Parts: sequence; structure tokens; C-alpha cells
Amino acid sequence: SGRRFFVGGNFKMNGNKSSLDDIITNLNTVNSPETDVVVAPSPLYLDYVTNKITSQVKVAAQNCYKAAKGAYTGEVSPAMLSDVGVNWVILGHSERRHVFNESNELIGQKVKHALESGLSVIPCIGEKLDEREAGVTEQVVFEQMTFIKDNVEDWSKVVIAYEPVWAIGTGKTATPGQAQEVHEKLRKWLADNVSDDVSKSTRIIYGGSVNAGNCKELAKGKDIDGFLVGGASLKPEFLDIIKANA
Ligand code: G2H
Repeated sequence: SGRRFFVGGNFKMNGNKSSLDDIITNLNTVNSPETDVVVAPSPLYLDYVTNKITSQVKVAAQNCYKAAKGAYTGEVSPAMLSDVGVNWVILGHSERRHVFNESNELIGQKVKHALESGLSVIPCIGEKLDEREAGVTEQVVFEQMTFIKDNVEDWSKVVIAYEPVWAIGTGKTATPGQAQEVHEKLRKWLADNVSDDVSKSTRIIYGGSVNAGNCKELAKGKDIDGFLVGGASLKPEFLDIIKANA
């Protein structure tokens, strides 16, 4: 496809210095120059991980705010992330949307500000189980995409993560067919709503209970350009997932 394989590890609210040391030791053996590898530890450890990890692996925040600074207790800004050498951010993860009630509008504003601040972004989209069962998966993910699209100028700094909410941390992975089907529709949506070039060049990665056992089949989907991995990114098998397309 010409699109570089991309594997992200989302540690969520897990880890401490000791367990991160083990993960970093493992990641520092990564030798996959053909693949972009990005890991997202808790914000408290971003500086710690950035200072210890090989330059082959980039570091992402799991979230950030839509302003550079100010009276926003508890928040982290893109400017602060850049300051500690973090150049990526995950935005609109389903847990941000559904546990912390982030709206499409707020996620769009965050995407805009992060990009303007020089970060690369991994916006996440995905339908809930009742939405899939009601047959509105496309409607939901296209609406989420609209709020992202309206806030992006430079698509080279965007990697879209499709994560069906019903498959997250549940052990229920979308089948390769189910994942590919949505990825293909998203790519078509990009062609129709942004441009052919953006449709062809933008990575669309899959997330939701990806592990060493299912990653190879999923990676065969022609519109699946990599993964956003939660639980398995904390384990040694993350290295196998990085090589899923080999
Ligand atoms: C989906 C994914 C990582 P997990 O949230 O973003 O987590 O692989 O644990 O389902």
C-alpha cells in the first residue's frame, strides 16, 4: 500500500517505574526500521520513558488539552508535551469519550490545537455494541470522522485508530473481516470527503483486544495499516505485534 506499518502501545492507567523499566528494556531491543512504533505511558511517566527509550520508539501522550496553558487544573498541554520531547498524542480514545464524556466537538478542538502545536495525532473513533447491533456503525464513525476532518490541515501528521468499543479490553476482537470492512469504508470516506491522496496515504490502524495470536490475520486486511494495542502492549508479546506484517 505504500503506507508505513504503525503500531502503538496504549498503556492506559497502568505501570510504575519498575514495570516500565522492564517494558523499556524489552522495547530497546526493537529492530523494525520499516515500522513506526509509538508507546503511550501515563502522563506522569512521559518524561521518564522518553529519557530511557531507544530513538526507534516514539512516545505519545494518551490525551492532552486544547490550550497551551492557563487555569485548567489537572490538564496537560501540547506545549508541555513538546517541551519534554513527546511528539505524539492519542485523542478521543473511547475511554475519554465514554468514561470522561468527551464530545466529538471537544475532541475536534483538541485535534486542532495539538496539530497547530506541532504534535502528530492519533484520533480514535469507534461504535458501541448497541450501535453496531442497530446497524449504525458507519453513521457513527463517519460523524466522528467529520469532527476530526474539520480540524485537520496536514494529514501527514494524523493516524486514525478505529477501535470498536465492544472489542476494547473485552477479549472480543473484531474478526479480520469486520475490521477490514470498516477500514475500507473509512478510506472511501476520506476519498469522498477529503481527497484521493489523503485516502491513499493516511494510516488507519485497528484497536480492540489485539494480541500476538490475532495480529497477523488482522494485518492482512489491505486497509489495516497497523494497531493500537492496550493490554498486550504491557507484555513481551508486544514485540510480536510490531512484526505482525513481516
Ligand atoms: C483499545 C486498546 C488500546 P485493548 O482501547 O487502545 O486496548 O488492546 O486492551 O483492547
